[in-house]
Amino acid sequence: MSRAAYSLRDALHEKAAAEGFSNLRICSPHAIPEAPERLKAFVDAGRQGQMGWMAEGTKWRGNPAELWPDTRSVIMLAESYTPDHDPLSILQRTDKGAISVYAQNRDYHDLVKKRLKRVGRWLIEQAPDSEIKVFVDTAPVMEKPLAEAAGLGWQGKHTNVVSRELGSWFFLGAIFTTVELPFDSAETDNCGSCRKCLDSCPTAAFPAPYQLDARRCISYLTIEHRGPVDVALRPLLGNRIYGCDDCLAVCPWNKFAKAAKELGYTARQELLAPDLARLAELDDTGFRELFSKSPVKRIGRDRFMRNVLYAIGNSGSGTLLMGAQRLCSDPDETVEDAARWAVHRLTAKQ
Ligand code: B12
Ligand code: SF4
Ligand code: SF4
Repeated sequence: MSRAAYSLRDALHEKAAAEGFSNLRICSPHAIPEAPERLKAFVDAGRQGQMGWMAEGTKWRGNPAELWPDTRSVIMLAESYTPDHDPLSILQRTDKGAISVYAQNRDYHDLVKKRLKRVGRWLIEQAPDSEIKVFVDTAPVMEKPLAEAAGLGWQGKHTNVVSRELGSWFFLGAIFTTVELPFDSAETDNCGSCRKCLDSCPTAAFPAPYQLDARRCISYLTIEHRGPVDVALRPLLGNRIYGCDDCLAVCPWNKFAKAAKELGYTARQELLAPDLARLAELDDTGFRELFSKSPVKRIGRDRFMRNVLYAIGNSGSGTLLMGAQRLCSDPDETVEDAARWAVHRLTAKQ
């Protein structure tokens, strides 16, 4: 590798830090040979649930070299979104809705992508005939194994990437480039005998350490799953109405977490502990206004209302009964079903 490549790598680190990224590491596009097989095992077991796209093109999805054969280096970036509050304390306040930390303000997809593009454009300026592709949470790229191979962190037993410098609270972004850059070494597993994340999961979504069955994960159930949620799982959702942070929040490595630099991740006051009663009154326009620029908007009013009604059913609070009764005649079948379930649970408890 030439001296110029090392200088470019160092300048790239400076540029990424100046843009607000918390860390950057580089790996080869051939660095994750075991990923396609593991992805196939996940899909063969049906663990993707309704995320049908995960079962498509598993060969090239697990292999950056197949996805874009011109890739010479994969640049993996981390962006911290560490909360400045305890994200688990809301779970005791059953008349409030718990929205996952990452969704309490701006959508990270927009913010990370903008930054990735700026770093990518800068790289092209330094290496004029080069090309780049940027990815954040993009279907065909397995960002976690790539981040581990590049040395950003390791895939913890909860399957997310944990870092000795950043804990569990960071997003991943990737820049594939035709520029040859020096590669970093993969990070090793530092979970040891810890199993806090596995034991904290409310729905027992980990069939084994390092493996997740998305069909049981509250993040999947509240965000990705369409239609009614399995009746046996509804009580386990508690008051979580969008995503779940439990396995991330208990990780001991969070003591090294860095404060989020992006102000867009600081929780909006009205999304920290919203009243379930008020949320149950939202119509489509009200929903869109409240969640403008937030990732929550993506699931639409009906799926969100379904989640709110499960939380109402789990609240044990008779004062929320009227809101649920009103939604028993909602035009959306899933909302109607969730409302009837909530009414049944609240009245059966009284
Ligand atoms: C689909 C998806 C989901 C699904 C499925 C999650 C999953 N674990 O697969 C659902 C909706 C449940 C989900 C939830 C969340 N997600 Co998500 N999700 C994704 C997405 C789009 C693809 C992940 C994927 O490919 N899964 C397929 C499985 C097969 O891959 P895998 O999880 O890497 O599985 C590996 C292990 O099982 C391992 N393995 C198997 N056996 C063994 C054995 C041993 C010994 C070892 C070491 C490893 C091992 O091999 C597999 C392949 O590497 C990525 C973005 C992306 N494009 O990568 C974001 C992403 C993973 N999600 C992210 C986040 C933040 C979340 C949530 C925290 C959001 C929330 N608060 O609600 C939760 C966390 C839940 C959890 N514990 O995983 C971040 C994670 C950032 C990080 N630091 O790791 C990502 C990277 C998005 C981003 N760009 O920042 N997510
Ligand atoms: S996000 Fe919640 S439900 Fe999903 S695996 Fe983690 S603790 Fe379990
Ligand atoms: S909680 Fe423990 S087992 Fe889970 S990822 Fe963190 S260190 Fe690993």
